[in-house]
Amino acid sequence: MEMSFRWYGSDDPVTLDKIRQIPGVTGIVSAIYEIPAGEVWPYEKIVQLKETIEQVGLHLNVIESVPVHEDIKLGLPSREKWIANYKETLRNLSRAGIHTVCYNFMPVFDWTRSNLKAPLPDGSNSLKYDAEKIKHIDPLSGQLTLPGWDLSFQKEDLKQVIDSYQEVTEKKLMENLIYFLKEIIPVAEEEEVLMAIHPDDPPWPIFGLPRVVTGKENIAFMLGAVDSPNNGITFCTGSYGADPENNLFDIIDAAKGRIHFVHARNVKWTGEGSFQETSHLTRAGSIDMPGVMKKLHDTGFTGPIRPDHGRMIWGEEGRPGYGLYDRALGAAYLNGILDLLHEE
Ligand code: DNO
Repeated sequence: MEMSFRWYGSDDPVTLDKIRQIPGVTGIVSAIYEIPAGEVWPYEKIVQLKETIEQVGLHLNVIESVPVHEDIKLGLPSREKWIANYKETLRNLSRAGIHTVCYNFMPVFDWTRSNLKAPLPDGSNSLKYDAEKIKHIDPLSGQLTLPGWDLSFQKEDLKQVIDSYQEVTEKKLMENLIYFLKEIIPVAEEEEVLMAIHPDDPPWPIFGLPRVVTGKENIAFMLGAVDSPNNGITFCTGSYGADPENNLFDIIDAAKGRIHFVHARNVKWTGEGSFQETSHLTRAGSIDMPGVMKKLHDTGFTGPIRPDHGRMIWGEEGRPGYGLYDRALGAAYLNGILDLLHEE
């Protein structure tokens, strides 16, 4: 597996110079953040990003994410234009030598939490999801805005998009996903790009919006519906693992050979539909981290892996979930597990 690290570009306080000092990290996971969802990523900009990373001796191994335009998720006639753009972006990425693309199919909102700085007993803080609190949040009120969300929507537009989903059942959303995949996977095959869909985080519907990348059955369905090795998943331990009903080992089996990227982090279940992120250490949370890593190893996964969110520790202030210190500790922990696995 290739130990990798997410970098948010030149505005990221966690610089490439710092990242390259984390033992064993060679891959950088990044994106071009200023391009609005749906627009084509110009080849020159991709090359520029790639070269910036290579200048410090690291390499860009995964794009996370190429966002999917809302019209595609809604299945509107205008999706054709956005799908054509998406294909163009995949071609440009491939031409620049990038062959793994992470994306998600979550309506309107990306990852969601109720608290971005929830205290942990050791004095650090982390991201938390409390079902009761989320129930009482109106996403239109502006009370809650999260770093992963597309904030380009004006309030009226946001309301309109949310309203448009009233017609979209889970079944319909899945159909729209399959439609999208049938269009883009042949291009991904031609261009040798591995598509890795990220699970919904958390893996259940929120704010009355449907979600479909939630667990084993749905993944098996979407992988079967477009049965190509290029149609794969991002196996995110923390997203799938937030639901105690999800058996991570079964999911790995169901997606065997089709896991193209791994996000590794731990969560602790704190009550019905609620959880808090912890350090990566297995005993800190509810996920059997070495077990999962062993299972990935045994099923032949050799692709990119990154420590996912970390806590804020040692007084660090930063992008929620994406500080330097705890993610670096996570990488070291995961590398320890991998070293042992490779010795077996
Ligand atoms: C959160 C991330 C997600 C992820 C996207 C992938 O920290 O795991 O925002 O990047 O959902 O498209």
